[in-house]
Amino acid sequence: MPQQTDSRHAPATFEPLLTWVDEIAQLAQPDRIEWCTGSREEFDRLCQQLVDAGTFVRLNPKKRPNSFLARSNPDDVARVESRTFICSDQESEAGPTNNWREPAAMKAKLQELMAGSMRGRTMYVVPFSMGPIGGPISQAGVQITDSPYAVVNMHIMTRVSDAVLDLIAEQKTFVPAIHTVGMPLVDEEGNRRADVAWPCNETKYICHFPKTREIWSYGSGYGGNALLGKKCFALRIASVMARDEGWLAEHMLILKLISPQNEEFHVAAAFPSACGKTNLAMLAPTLPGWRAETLGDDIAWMRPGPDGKLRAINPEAGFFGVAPGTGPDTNSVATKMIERDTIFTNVALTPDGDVWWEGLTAKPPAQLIDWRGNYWTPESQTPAAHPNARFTVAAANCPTIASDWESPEGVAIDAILFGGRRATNVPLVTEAHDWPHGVFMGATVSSEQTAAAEGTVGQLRRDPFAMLPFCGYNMADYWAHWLHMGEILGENAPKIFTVNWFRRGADGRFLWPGFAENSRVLAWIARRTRQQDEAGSWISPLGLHPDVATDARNDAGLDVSGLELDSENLEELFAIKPELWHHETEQIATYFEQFGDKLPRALGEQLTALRERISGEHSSRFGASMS
Ligand code: OXD
Ligand code: MN
Repeated sequence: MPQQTDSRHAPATFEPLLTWVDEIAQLAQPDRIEWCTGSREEFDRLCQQLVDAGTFVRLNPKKRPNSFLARSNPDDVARVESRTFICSDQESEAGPTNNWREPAAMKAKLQELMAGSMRGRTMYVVPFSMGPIGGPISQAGVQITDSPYAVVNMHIMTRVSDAVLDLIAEQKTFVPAIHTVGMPLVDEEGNRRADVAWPCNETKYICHFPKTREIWSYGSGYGGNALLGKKCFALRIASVMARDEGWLAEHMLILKLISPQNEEFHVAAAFPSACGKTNLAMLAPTLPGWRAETLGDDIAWMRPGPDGKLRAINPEAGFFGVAPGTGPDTNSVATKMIERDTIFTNVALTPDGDVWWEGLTAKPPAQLIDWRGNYWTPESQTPAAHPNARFTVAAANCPTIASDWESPEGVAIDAILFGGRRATNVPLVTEAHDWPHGVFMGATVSSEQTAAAEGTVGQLRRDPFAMLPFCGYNMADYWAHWLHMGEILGENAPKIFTVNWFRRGADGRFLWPGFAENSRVLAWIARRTRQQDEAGSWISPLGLHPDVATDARNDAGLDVSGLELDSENLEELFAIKPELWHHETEQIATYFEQFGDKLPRALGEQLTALRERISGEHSSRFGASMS
């Protein structure tokens, strides 16, 4: 049974935490308060409670041991960017890429909505650490929530522990995060109504108060709206902390690469959504002798260490991955990882109590219960799993997890990658000349809309540093912070690269096989981080690219042996067309204009220099050692 049911008997000693819990309890009026400890007993008990309430289906233990399926309300299936707000004093502090609300007015609105919002429910107080508890890069938070689904997911995604309460008492600081699904079970007159499997409210607010570092989330039970350690804390609030304290909170995976000579390299990589981040984080290299290990698939917190190098931790403890498209061919590691101990949300249920989603097997099962709970056959016109269906699983379950993934001081980052989904223009890989050039590359990351997405095909969406929905302050100030971090890191700064796995030929075909073959690009990048000269590379107006050898192993350049890519294909992968790049720089200039005076001068200078390099270049170039 719960250890504590009353805030007056709370296990915490830090007065401001107790006062805050009391205040929220008085506002939201829950029936009871439970202080969570993060224990196994607590996890199992809440999972059983969710099964009894009809929120969870326990999967067949012979097929998926200790795993559950949840189906959300069909109107509560993803992060709601349009309902996500940065509540800084001035609108200019949030900048043109964020939704802004005046903090006092927003707080008043939230208080009005939250008044009585937990009536009839239990209010869980969840102390958690982002990063190993007490580590030098880690931070503590406390989430208040009326969603047991959120609690068990937080157990997997963060380090929930009563030890965090002691740490908070010692450090005298924590990030307060309030979450309610916004569906009280008792009305003002005391009338009780029955609960539903997925309570939520059609009104939603996901609010961040950067000055007081508070998070208030109302109305949604799904993903990043409800698991407040993830996007709300580890990116939006942490990006503000990082700016103020001289570190970086980034939307990046962390991967360890090990060469045939057993040298270790660490890469942090930012990609907008739908670019295969989890797949890259769990890469199984095809290059002989190379190995890869996983440290994180979504978020990196990076801080200069005592040795001056940029050290990174994954602040999360689990993966909240997109299920559709995950299968033995695209991500065999993840497929294995979720064989047990996994919470699935919005995937389909098989007749024998297992789960299925598009991409798990080529041939769908003959019959299923789809994510909405309806009978489904391959003839059905709708997908069996929601496209944003998720798995929640502990990072420790990942077969390729690095042995030092929990190292509190983090790993030293050798290279930073930026990638987008670009059918045209952007070469397979480009190395920046220096840090400011790399920041310019990050600031101009973009993805082309595909026919599958909303919007006009070919239209670009800029997603700087893949942080568009996640930066807690003005994006231009964020770029300035990155430039400043380069000055702090000096000689120790990692090298920066742009990659594009998605370039297509004139016939519409992908020019690069992608997935595990991306290890070839990573191997070139890894070698570049230890190389002083430019052997094996060539320079274009965009930066440095690898030489390519099609017929032999090429130690310094990009090894494409065995891929059977003809030289025309390889040339197209790296082609830089001046007229298209002229247009690209025009688009970047227009994009930068919205930041007005806040745009760091160095980025304007980078754009001017790029324009000059482009206009001096009249044809595409290709590597000297191309054979
Ligand atoms: C995620 C996202 O869920 O970036 O990681 O949307
Ligand atoms: Mn993400």
